[in-house]
Amino acid sequence: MSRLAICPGSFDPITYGHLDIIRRGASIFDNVIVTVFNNQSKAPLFDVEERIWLIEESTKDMPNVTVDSSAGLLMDYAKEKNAQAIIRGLRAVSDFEYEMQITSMNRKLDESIETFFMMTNNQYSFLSSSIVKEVAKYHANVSDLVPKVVEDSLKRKYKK
Ligand code: COD
Repeated sequence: MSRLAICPGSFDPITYGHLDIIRRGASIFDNVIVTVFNNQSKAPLFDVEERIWLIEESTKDMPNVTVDSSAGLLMDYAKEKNAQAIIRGLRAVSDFEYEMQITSMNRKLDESIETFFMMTNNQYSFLSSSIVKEVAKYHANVSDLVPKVVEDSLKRKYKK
């Protein structure tokens, strides 16, 4: 049986930290769907279509990774896709509390779908989409934090 994992997130925009987790997941599961969810509590810089395109461009070298979006509940989505697992990344202890909360709720919603946590490469443990946007806003160099396609899109968004 082929194993499918969902890698959910806001990806506003995708960073090398996200890509590290997606790549690790894709090496373990047969197929991975990276799914963009609109997090209602965050006002996004990139709309969903832009985020999908940036992820597609950044995962071109991973043949078992596809990209999608959803406006619903993660567990409903995972069930609809017949996924066996959810993949989440952990950067630091500070991520743990939030992840534990949503994983407990998700488990209540569907016990059959397991959540896997993967620790990022040390060099990305400080990295987040928010940090990238903050420095890009002031035209600082983000080339070692995000793929070139994302860097170019950030430059267009924050053009002087
Ligand atoms: N290194 C490793 N992992 C990283 C890094 C990094 N530098 N940066 C981010 N990550 C990981 C995050 O830990 C996360 O696992 C993933 O990458 C995506 O991160 P974000 O920040 O883009 O996404 P989030 O955390 O905002 O995503 C939240 C969801 C969209 C998954 C959540 O809001 C959700 O499930 N929404 C759907 C509605 C729902 O089902 N709600 C009920 C939940 S109880």
